[in-house]
Amino acid sequence: MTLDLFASLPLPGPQEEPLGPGATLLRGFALAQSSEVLGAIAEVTRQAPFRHMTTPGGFRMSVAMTNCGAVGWVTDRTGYRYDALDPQTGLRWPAMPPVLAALAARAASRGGFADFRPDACLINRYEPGTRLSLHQDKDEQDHTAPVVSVSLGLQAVFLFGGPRREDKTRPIPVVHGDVVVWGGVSRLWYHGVRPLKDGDHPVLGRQRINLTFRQALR
Ligand code: MD3
Ligand code: FE
Repeated sequence: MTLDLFASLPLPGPQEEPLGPGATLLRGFALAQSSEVLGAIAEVTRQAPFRHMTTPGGFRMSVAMTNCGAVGWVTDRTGYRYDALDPQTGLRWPAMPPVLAALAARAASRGGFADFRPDACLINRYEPGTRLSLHQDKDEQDHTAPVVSVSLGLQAVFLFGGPRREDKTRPIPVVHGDVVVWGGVSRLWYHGVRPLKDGDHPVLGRQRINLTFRQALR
């Protein structure tokens, strides 16, 4: 019998990098299931295609978005909100594919958040040049649940700031299959994505897809 001296130590493995209070980068965590994940995204986007939403200020977002789950995040001239209906089709958002919900729950658990049951998954598509400006995710009712993000396709650089917009940001490069759990204090910190650098990903070509799982409703 071999004694496992590390069995009871919740230390991060070599692929696990603490980013801040409650935030953990899980390198390659989604890789083993990437084809099932991509299949699930294809099924969702067949029913709820990617679209460029409009901000309350009247700007077209450069990120194309869609959702799956009980509710989806939407923005239009009237504001930001979670809505059970896709405004483009008038139908409910596609249900969250079980493979996606399970991946998010496993990642959250690795990041220290047991029993994560996301009810919303925002799917963002970036093309070369697309960026996401610094913002907080605060449209959810339950801020005690983490946000779990899954990166697919072209590499990107997250900007991870602090509790105030003026706080210095740290660049965090993420590649295909990386997963980040953003919980605890970090849950409400400012973050964004640098303009996507052009490239040709072997699986996804000239794009990046990011999934963010949230518990939006109490
Ligand atoms: C840090 N998406 O959809 S995920 C978003 O890559 C969003 O598409 C980006 O920000 C993307 O709202 C970044 C990384 C992320 C998500 C949530 C966070 C970072 C976070 C919440 C708190 C702190
Ligand atoms: Fe965000």
